[in-house]
Amino acid sequence: MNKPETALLALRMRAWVSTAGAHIRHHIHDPLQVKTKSSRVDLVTNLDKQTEKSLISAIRSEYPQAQIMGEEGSGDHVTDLSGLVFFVDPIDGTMNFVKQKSNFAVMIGAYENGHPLVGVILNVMRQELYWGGPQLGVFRNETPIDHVSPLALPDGLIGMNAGMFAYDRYHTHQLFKSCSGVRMIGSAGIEYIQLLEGRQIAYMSHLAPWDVAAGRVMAETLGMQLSRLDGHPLDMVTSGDVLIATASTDAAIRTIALAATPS
Ligand code: 2AM
Ligand code: CA
Ligand code: CA
Ligand code: CA
Repeated sequence: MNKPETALLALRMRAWVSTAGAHIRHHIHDPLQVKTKSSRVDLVTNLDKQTEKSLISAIRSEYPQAQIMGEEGSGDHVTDLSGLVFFVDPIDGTMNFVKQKSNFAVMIGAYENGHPLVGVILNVMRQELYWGGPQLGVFRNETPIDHVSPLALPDGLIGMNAGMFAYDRYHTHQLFKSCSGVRMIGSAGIEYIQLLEGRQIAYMSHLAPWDVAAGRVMAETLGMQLSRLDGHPLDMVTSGDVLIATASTDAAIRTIALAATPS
């Protein structure tokens, strides 16, 4: 896609995500139908499903040839990344949405033949829309973001999945001692925003492609690094343990996270 086409795509994605966010805010105090998926703490609500359906129908009306991977099952079964592929997470941080009515996001990532094109993350309750891509730059609403945190590992905060920290996976307790502190927000999208804003130097979690996609486009555009910690290549089709880190901390974090455990 050339630059004008990509700019138009970004404009459309921003409009779809903004409309979804407005709809969620409008219904924020409505009674919710909450169901569990893989576990007691893996939730889906009627608004997750409804929002995904609306986003996917908006995408299909403008880009009928595209493949769409959505979390809640309304999309396609995507196995290869050829052509235009959209990754849709209608509500990222569903537990926060249910319990806190804040700290959740709507996210869409667009990729072309596996290459990052445009990412959009909306902090729904704060109405802050992060968007951009390699051809466009990265923005908060209309304001460009052009720098990332220059902090070294001892001086920065790391966002983590609570389970990864609780069970000390990837030496997260050692990482905790080596940085300025650990934070757990419960939404991959909101964690990505902390990185884009320079408030955290890294985020590590077990993530699915729709959790990774939108933020990856923007984080990489700003020079941050994404990698899998579980030894698999980053493929945007499977779930896995992912590290997103600033260029100045990626190597130091990986050295600690992947150090052999003495037996
Ligand atoms: P979700 O709310 O869209 O499911 C913290 O739970 C973060 O990890 C959220 O961004 C959440 O996205 C994501 N996540 C990924 N896999 C998950 C799972 N199996 N259960 C709960 N959250 C998951
Ligand atoms: Ca979910
Ligand atoms: Ca998610
Ligand atoms: Ca979700």
